[in-house]
Amino acid sequence: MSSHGYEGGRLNLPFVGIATFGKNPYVADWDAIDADVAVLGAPFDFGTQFRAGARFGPRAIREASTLFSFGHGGAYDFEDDIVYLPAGGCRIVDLGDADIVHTDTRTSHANIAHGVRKCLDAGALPVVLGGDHSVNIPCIAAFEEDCARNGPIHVVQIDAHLDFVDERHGVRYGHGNPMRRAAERGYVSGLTQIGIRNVSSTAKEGYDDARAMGSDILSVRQARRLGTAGLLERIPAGGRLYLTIDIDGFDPSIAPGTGTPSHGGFLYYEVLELLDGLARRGSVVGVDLVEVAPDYDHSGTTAILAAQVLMNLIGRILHHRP
Ligand SMILES: [Mn+2]
Repeated sequence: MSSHGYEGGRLNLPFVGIATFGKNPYVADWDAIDADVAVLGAPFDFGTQFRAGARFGPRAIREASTLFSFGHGGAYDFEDDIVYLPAGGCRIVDLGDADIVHTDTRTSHANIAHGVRKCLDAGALPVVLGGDHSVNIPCIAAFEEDCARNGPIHVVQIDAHLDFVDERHGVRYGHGNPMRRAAERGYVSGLTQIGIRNVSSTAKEGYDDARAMGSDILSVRQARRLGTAGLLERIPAGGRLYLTIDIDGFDPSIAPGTGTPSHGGFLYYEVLELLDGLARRGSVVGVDLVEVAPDYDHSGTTAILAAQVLMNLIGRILHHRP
């Protein structure tokens, strides 16, 4: 059942039916992906250092995404005068979730990477629903062959935390490590880390290392002073962009449902305008949205924010694609 329709004479309101992402078709056979966008759940949260629960993020985001599945022929934005996600004009599928093996980070991460590779092999944009931020590690790992063929990627991270810890007590694949692991990849040409604030697991040397390894680090207040246009100018134009969105980059007043909330975060339009600009500035080749933890999301507003951001981002990526 597609998101667009009255097929079969059904009204198919958002609260009716099976909660795939945007009520788009579920594709169980990962060797038969025929789509522009493939959504993959990564319900893994063993990488957390504070409150766990992001393993239920994919389900919460899928459920919330049904709110944006009204079958009115696409998503008309009157300000932009654009119909995003036009009926018949974009193919989005939901692959379900990567298999997670409790206590086994390496196997679980390998299973996530496998799913992302299947998306890339099929020519579909991977959109991964976390899970904690460690799931970005297998997502970036999965781009190795793709980058050998098509060139490097620049990573844009929206997050309260730098996530640039190298190793502590032997831990290298937790949710405080992913941007360090990304920066180590030869095919990651650089990182822009936006929204960074407050204390986190990354100590001062992590910030020094990040800058030495090619990161541009911006706090919420610095990003606001630059404005969207100034921010975009600092990101390479015309290149391949990978976007990793930690929901805690947003302010906890609008995104309380996360493991490590940090006050002083972004509001919706600050991020949407940046994402819209990125979709125009470069070629977005991969997306993950992480750290939605529904147990702390008593009104469901965090999951709705995540779904709304993703729906609007996907619509803009497809619309601005050359
Ligand atoms: Mn993070």
